[in-house]
Amino acid sequence: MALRKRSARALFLSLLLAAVAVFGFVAAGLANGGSPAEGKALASMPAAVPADAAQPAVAGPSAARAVPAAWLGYSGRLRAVIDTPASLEAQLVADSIQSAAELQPGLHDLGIVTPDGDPFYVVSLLPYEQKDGKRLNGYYVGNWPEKATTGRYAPPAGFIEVTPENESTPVSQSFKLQDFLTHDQQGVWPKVLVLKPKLVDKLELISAALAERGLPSHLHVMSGFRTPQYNEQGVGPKGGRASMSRHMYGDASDVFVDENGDGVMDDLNGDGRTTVADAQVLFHVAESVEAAHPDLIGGLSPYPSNGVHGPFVHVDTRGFKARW
Ligand SMILES: [Ca+2]
Ligand SMILES: [Ca+2]
Ligand SMILES: [Zn+2]
Repeated sequence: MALRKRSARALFLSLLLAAVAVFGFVAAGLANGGSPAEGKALASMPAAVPADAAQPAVAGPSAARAVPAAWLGYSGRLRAVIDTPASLEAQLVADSIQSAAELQPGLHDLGIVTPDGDPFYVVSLLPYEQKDGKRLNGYYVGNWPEKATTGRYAPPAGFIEVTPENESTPVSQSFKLQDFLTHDQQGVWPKVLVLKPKLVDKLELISAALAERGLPSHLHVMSGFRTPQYNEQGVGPKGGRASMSRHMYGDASDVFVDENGDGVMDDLNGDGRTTVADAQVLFHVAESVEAAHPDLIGGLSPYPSNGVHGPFVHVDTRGFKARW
């Protein structure tokens, strides 16, 4: 039996060699003495390679791997996954798209693309333990409340370090890393960011729901992540910030619709004015998104304008319904 197997393999190998030899002979014949058309066809073959090579350069062992569906979010519009190195490695291996990824903290373009061909980024978090006192690499962060060590009020698992080079990286179709940065320490880099993809997904769904209703749909993030030290400055009757604000946990944002780019809420109810009534329109659209996607449930609240800002809506994904 083994002998027959071996001889069958030998026969197959000789046939293969013969085929290769015949192909080589035919190819050589064409190149040397074939018709001009055939010669041209052969000569044009290598041209296909540079055309492929002109695709955007990507790191990693092979180009154009597909994004696991879950990473695209309910909106299908997410453009980055953000997680700890250990969790990312487990997910990458499970999805068989990267068995030995370099998942050092930072942003990675591993050649993963969306169904539309957009690049998709893997963001590996710098561990929380890297924070030295109230600072992280010179950026003043403060301390998270020590109310809990697990659950939704536990300190974040890690941080994204945002630099002038990576701040414009898209995290979704409509949003970039820089949209969610704390508004302070303008000259200090790298900045520290905590951002949950679920929040970005919810914002994209709200934007899509606005468009479906024929309303302006460009959302402007007035306030995204707030470091604990920055949030603390606004706690109290004047500032109006909560001491346990979700903004410190990367799953909250204060947004308004600003399709016309004038820096304030657009006139969503068509009364010719920008008031809290427009924030209420946005609030109701956001409620419809929560109704359709209970997994993204959280806090929603419309705010009127004051001396500092126009009307806006607070949106978060804390995991249970909150209204105030
Ligand atoms: Ca506007
Ligand atoms: Ca209005
Ligand atoms: Zn808020």
